[in-house]
Amino acid sequence: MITFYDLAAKDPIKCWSFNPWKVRYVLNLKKIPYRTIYVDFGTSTNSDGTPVHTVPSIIDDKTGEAVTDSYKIVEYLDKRYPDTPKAFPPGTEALQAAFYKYFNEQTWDLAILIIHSVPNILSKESSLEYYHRSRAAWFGKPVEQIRPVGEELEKLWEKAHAFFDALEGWYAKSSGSFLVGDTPSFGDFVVVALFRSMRIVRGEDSEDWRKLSTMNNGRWVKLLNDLEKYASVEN
Ligand SMILES: N[C@@H](CCC(=O)N[C@@H](CS)C(=O)NCC(=O)O)C(=O)O
Repeated sequence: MITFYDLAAKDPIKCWSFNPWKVRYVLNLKKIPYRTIYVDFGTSTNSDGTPVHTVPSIIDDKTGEAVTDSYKIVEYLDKRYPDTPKAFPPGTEALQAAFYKYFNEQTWDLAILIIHSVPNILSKESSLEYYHRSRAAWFGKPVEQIRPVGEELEKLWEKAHAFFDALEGWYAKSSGSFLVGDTPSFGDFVVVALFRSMRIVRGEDSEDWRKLSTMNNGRWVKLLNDLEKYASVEN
């Protein structure tokens, strides 16, 4: 059995953050038995007080191994469970790595859009306090002021549109509806994890979700729906 560490939120919200979503999708794709432990922010720090990135992490009872970082966890699962569907289909490993790096670089600004809304879904006072303190220190301003506004926000969306137009062009070259033909793979889960996180944290009625969900005529919501069978949070 695998123990999967995810971030806690107010009931009934489960799995809201995009890095854990990448791992959950892959665990479900592989049908590997796992159980989730939801942890609060700020529960683990280095001796100098800086945060340790602990989520997502897994502990695998079968091998005794503990792995942290979504990409490394997925590599581990492909290696240790070779008879399950591959998140990195053979021969695509290098391209998946390049895709992942580029996707993260291009969508980092979008990820920033959810930061001011995260306190609304955190359940514990200690988690909230840590979240406000750590994000204010990273960005050099209070959480409420991190979200870009005005021209900066417009530019952010222009950049996002240009990126997703390019992404749509790449997907159009695939022989199927996924990045690797008809086989769902890590790259697809990375894309939908961002959309899922945005929908949960900003809300379906938000302007951000309206913009994202209508991008490329709903191309990415279609991908999200196509991968819904791997989105169970029952474990
Ligand atoms: N590169 C890591 C990033 C992990 C990460 O940033 N995790 C966040 C939550 S999604 C975290 O644990 N933050 C702890 C903190 O802010 O103290 C991955 O892909 O898993």
